Order: sequence, then structure tokens, then C-alpha cells
Amino acid sequence: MAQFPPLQNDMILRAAKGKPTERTPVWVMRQAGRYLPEFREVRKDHDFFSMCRTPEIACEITVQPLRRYKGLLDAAIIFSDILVIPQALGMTVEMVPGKGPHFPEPLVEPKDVERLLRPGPVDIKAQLGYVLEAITLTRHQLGGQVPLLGFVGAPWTLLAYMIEGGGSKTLSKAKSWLYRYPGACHQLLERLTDACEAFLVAQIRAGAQMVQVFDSWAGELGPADYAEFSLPYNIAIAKRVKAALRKSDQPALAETPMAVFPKGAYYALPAYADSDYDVVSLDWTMDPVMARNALGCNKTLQGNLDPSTLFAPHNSIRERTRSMLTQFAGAPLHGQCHIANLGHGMYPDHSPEALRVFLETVHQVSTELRQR
Ligand code: 1CP
Repeated sequence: MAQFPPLQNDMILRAAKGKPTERTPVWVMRQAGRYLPEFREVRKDHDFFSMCRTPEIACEITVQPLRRYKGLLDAAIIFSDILVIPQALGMTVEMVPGKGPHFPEPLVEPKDVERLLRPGPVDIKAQLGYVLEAITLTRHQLGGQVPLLGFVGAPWTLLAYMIEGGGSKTLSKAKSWLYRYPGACHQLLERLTDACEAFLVAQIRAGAQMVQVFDSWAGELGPADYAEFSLPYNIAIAKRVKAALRKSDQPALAETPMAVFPKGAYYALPAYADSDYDVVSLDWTMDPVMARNALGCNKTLQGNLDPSTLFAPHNSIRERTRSMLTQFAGAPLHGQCHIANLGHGMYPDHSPEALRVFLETVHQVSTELRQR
């Protein structure tokens, strides 16, 4: 069992469990990435997935934003991608600079699922050991400054990429599969759920101190389709990860906070109230007061400043961040049970200085709000 340096700032972990914090902790989705010149400097000499597969490089990129925003970020998130799971299931995924992910051979018909489904559970450790190594290395490298987050893509979001073959405006291929081949979709979603469960358990055992399930395409499904093709799988992941850890030789790891980000699926919030997730991430279209009413007081909310706010003049970033914090600080929780974040990830054309303004404002305003 690895011995890691003692944690100096556990604010995010406390907030995730509903415990009081002296101010609102903050991290940002895609905090390591293309908006940072130091990321672009490393990226220009390397292929994206080779970077993910080299623990020293993944570690370096993970700590870049912590170095730049010294003392301002309350978590690191391991540099990797949600699409490493389709790769582990045997698919080829390339990252095209300036364009995004590309699958040269996406799933076209149900028999392609069988091609993926080799018998027996995917050997996550064999396939994705490089992510686990990167996590352990980074946890040591962080020296206990802040917690390290791990993640997976939700089964529905992964299925969408595997069928679309990349990003898409309408997801019409993935959605026509849902309607034409529901049986094959459920078979694939189950397979992905197994992989997500095994991968999250392995990430937590390797040193991840909180994990997030990114359901980035949740809002592309209407309420009934979400209830059939996404929600039950996401709910199962949290339940099964915690159960597996409880039964393991390190049962205390079952306390590791879990977050879910059902982007765009505001109608799904009440269903997560009774789930095993500790944290529900909100995108910027969701109203914090409405979300609190939907989820009740036993979940921590995360989010949700519109990322485009970072293109506004600095004073406007400050005002909008203050307004967001004030909404989350409404009764009955007085600003507790909130982790500040953007409502989605950083964009490549964001200015690093705009992010600094957001982070500093969260520190300053949330400290003030606690003193009221
Ligand atoms: O700081 C961090 O967050 C770094 C780690 C990280 C994470 C959590 C990366 C690095 N990707 C992700 C998750 C991820 N990847 C999601 C879920 C979050 C979200 O919705 O943004 C998704 C949907 C992906 C798929 C993906 N990978 C996209 C989106 C494409 C689309 O359909 O719009 C893109 C552009 C990537 C590439 C990628 N992943 C990460 C980085 C830094 C990059 C840029 C790669 C490059 O340099 O070309």
C-alpha cells in the first residue's frame, strides 16, 4: 500500500462531504490544457495520447496550473482523457490538433459491438496501467498540497463518441442507434459501466482522492431517453465503486467523494438526490437555487459560472463570480456544500489571466460571505 505525503489542504474533500470550510474551495474543469502556453509548449513536440501514456508528462501537465496559480487552486485533476476507455476496449482514437478526437473505425452496426466485446472483464490494469502510474506519481509529486482528482466519461457519453466517431452537433448517429438497436446499446452501456467501475476503483486505489463521472452529452437526451440510457448506468457506477471498495483490503477508500456532471440534463437532478454521488456538478444553464431544491441538502453542488464569462472585462468577471457565489450561498446552507467551478471546461482561447481573476474572486468573496 502506497504511503503518500500528508494532505495540507483538504477543503474540497470536506466540502464534498458537507462539512464546513473556511471559504468555498475551487478547481476548474480542463484547468490543464490548451489555454496555457506551458501546455502548448509540451504539446508541440508530442502526440496527445502519447502524452497521456507517459506518466512523467501527464504528471508535469497536471501540476502546471498549480504552479501558475500558486495557492489559488484547491485540487489537481489528472491529465488524461475520457476516450482512454474506448481505446482499452480495442478502438483506435486519434487526437487531431485543432479539431478534437477522431475514431477512424467507429461502431457502424450492432455486430461491431460484438467485435469489441471480448469475453471476460476488460483487464483495466493491463490496458490503462499508465493512467494509474501517472496518478501515483502525481500524488507523490504534489507533496500533499491539494487533493488529486481522477475521472471517467459516463457510459452514454462514451457510447456517443464510439458511434459518432468524434464530436457532433446533433448526435444523430448515436441517437438512431438508441432507437434502432436498443438491445445492442444496452449491451454496450453495460460493458462500459463495468469498465468505468473497474477503472474508478483502480484510480482510487492508485491515489485519486475524489473522482468525477463526466456525462458531457447528457443534455442531448430528453428526460425519458436519459432515464433509460444514461441515468441507471451512472447510478450503478457510484453504487458499485463504493461497494467494491468497502469489500476491498482498504475499506476506508469507500469514503472517497464521487461527483457526477450530467451536463444539460437539469431534469435529471432529482434522480441524483438519492444516488451514491456526494457531489453533483451543474452547468451554467442550471439555476443554483432550483438545483438545491431538486437535490435537497445532503448533496454538495459544484459549478457553475458560464465559461464564456472569462471573455468579459475583469470587473465583469468579478461581479458575475460574486453573483454566482451569492446564489449558492442562499439559505439553508450559507455557502457550505458548494465547490466553485466553471459550468464546463476552459476553452483553448481563454486568457490565463481571466482565470486568475475568477480564482481570486472566489477566495475573496466566499471568505467574506462566510463572515456574514
Ligand atoms: O485539466 C483537465 O481537465 C485535463 C484532463 C482532461 C479531462 C478531464 C482532458 C484533457 N480531457 C478531459 C475530459 C474530456 N475529454 C471530456 C469531458 C469533459 C468535457 O466535457 O469537456 C470530453 C468530452 C473529452 C473528449 C475530448 N478530448 C474533447 C472534446 C471534443 C468534443 O466533442 O467537443 C477534446 C477536444 C479532447 C482533447 C483534450 N483532452 C484534454 C485536453 C487538454 C485536450 C486537448 C488536446 C489537444 O491538445 O489537442
